[in-house]
Amino acid sequence: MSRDQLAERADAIARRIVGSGPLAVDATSTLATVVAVVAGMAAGVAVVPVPPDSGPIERGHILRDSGAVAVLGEANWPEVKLPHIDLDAVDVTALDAGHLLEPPDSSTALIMYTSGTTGAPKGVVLSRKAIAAGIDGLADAWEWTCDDVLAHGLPLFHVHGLVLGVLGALRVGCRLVHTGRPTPAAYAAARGSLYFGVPTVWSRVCAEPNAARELAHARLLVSGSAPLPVPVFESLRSLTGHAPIERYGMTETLITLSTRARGERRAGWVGTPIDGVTTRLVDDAGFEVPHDGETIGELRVAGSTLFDGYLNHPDATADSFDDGWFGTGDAAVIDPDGFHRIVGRQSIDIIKSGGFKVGAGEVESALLTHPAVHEVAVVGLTDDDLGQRIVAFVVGDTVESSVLVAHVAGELSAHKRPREIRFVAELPRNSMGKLQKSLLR
Ligand code: MLC
Ligand code: AMP
Repeated sequence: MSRDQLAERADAIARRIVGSGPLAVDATSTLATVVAVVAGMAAGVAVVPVPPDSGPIERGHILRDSGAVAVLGEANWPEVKLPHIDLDAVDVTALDAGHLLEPPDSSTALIMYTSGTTGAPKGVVLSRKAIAAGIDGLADAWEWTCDDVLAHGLPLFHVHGLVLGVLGALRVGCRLVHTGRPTPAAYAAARGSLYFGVPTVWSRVCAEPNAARELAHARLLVSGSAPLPVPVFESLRSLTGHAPIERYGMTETLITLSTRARGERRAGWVGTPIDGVTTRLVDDAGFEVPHDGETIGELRVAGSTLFDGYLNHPDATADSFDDGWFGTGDAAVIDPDGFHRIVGRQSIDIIKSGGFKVGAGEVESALLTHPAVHEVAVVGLTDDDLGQRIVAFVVGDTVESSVLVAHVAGELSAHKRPREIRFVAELPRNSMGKLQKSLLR
């Protein structure tokens, strides 16, 4: 689809939805999703991307909590009673040619759902100006221009695939090749100059050296959303001739740290703040720790790329900030040159599997609704392919593991299913009766 065709279709839809409340989009990896999201942005209407594989419980929560008033485009959600807005029902040639007014910078562009340590996922409210600042900072860091061809196959319901991977290409004005799925063969065939992937994607690319070698012609290979293992960094460098760019971010903050197109790329390190962002590293009492490359603190960030808050959760929003600094919950070190390294999550209850963030509590709640499950503890165990894999320790009646995995799939997104169920006689607890998850790890 050309830029003009996209603009024309999005503009026609935008005229019909202008002034609407939030609109949900079944965020499949299709052009229809791109058209719907761009139409929402052109109209100044908040778009709520819904994971296509979310089960009815997760989907119901997202639709209710976001206050979505309709579904923009097709969605096969039998239980959902919201009206649908057909993307094709407009005769674009019949519309008057006047321009829509540019929505205010502060208006909400996207509401994206992200898991926390407890409870159901929260809606992260992202403004147009945060998205613009985030993309401009990355364009500067990566010398990303309209001459690039961006290639990736990441899902369009998270920041990585949608904000960087679609809106980034549109704002910079470069061509985008979405490969459907992020497989090594598809990446090899895409002939991009700039590639995005999560570490699992890069590790799978390295496992297919012939596909990896096809990426030698690219300008930059970029990794993010989870820690890139040092051996994968080294293997990418030897197979493609490119040391990957590593960048770090969160749904709430967009991308805040990155190495540079022209600058050092150090395995295991995510570089320095992008333009418009500042960082601090603090101890448990909130005091700054030295930037000596060794002392670990919690990473806090501030700047123009931050979200506006968690929808309907003013308390959680307030708790996540300290004096204007957003607490990432990630433990990090900073070296004397300002290079950052992420050393881990502070909470054992946040799992990153294949680059997807999963709250242990959400999976535990889903499992506890099965009658055979009496007690459960979910943890992320180290996994060569996925970074972490979801494992559930269950106390309960005898039942096939596959039954419990399918039960979770019936409620939540597919990637939230445990990869493994381990039946145990009891869960480890301390003398106060508190669960000791670290012993399970
Ligand atoms: C998975 N499968 C299971 C299962 N889990 N089957 C049974 N039981 C389970 N528990 C199935 C899958 O459905 C799939 O089936 C097959 O097993 C392989 O699954 P997989 O190993 O997960 O591979 P794949 O589906 O290829 O997914 C890997 C991946 C994916 C890397 C492509 O994890 C992915 O797209 N990750 C990107 C996440 C992302 O974009 N995060 C950004 C967050 S934003 P089948 O039949 O389908 O083959 C953010 C901010 C920032 O973090 O900094 O960017
Ligand atoms: P999400 O909420 O899905 O946006 O996930 C954000 C989390 O992903 C961060 O808090 C980090 O824990 C992790 N993350 C993202 N990028 C990186 C990276 N380059 N290295 C290590 N962890 C990362």
